[in-house]
Amino acid sequence: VIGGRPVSAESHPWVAALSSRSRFGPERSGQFCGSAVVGPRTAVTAAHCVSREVLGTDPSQVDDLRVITGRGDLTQTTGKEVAVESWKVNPEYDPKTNKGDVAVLRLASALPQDDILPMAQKGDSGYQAGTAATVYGWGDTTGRGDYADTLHAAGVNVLPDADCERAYPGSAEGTYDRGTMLCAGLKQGGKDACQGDSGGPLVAQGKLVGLVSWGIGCGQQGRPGVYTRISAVQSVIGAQEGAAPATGS
Ligand code: 4AZ
Repeated sequence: VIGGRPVSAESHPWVAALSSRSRFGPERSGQFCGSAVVGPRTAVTAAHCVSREVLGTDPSQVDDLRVITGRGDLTQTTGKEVAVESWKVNPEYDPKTNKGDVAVLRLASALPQDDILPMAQKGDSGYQAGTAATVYGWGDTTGRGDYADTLHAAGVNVLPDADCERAYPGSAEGTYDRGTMLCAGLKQGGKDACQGDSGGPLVAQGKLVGLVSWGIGCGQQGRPGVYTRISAVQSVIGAQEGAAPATGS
């Protein structure tokens, strides 16, 4: 997270680090992406986090995928570590355009209700341009590969879709699609998600509205962050057994 501040992981228990020590080493608890807990045995992350490109030639052979919650400092062993029993990549995910960038993680044991973040529904006011939102993660804090040991958060705004359509009309990184993606950042830049934050939560009005997905660079003016629009992939998430129904505010 660029332009953010350290926050307590204990008080944001639904923010999870996605970890595989076998693929990423023991440092920083093996964290390589973010995740959000949306049901007692369900977490979500970005599809591109669990792809072949990230996890290696046979992702199904990764047997130590875990979500870690409540661990403010990844060099410590505080908080909870829960094994990922299985995961399902959105069958509609298109790596060429980045559309539908979500995967559902089935946890081996249940987390308590307090650790669950409700998902925003289609039509929720949290999606309106100008709404204040917060992005969380243990990713790059400078754009130069300085990964955080401690959880960071940055306040951004949901931006008009037109801002991202203008920024990303079609590039090697992806094409902005207002139906399935959410545009967020600051007009002047400076606060944004970055490498290592992918799959982590964007929260508005106490609900999950987006997952860190892509963008060009981090925090640059005119290059907002692009998020997976949760309301557009809810059926994929809800189809997973054990997912909590989204609750009212
Ligand atoms: C990444 O590569 C990435 N500034 C994540 C988020 C953003 C850019 C890149 C948004 O994981």
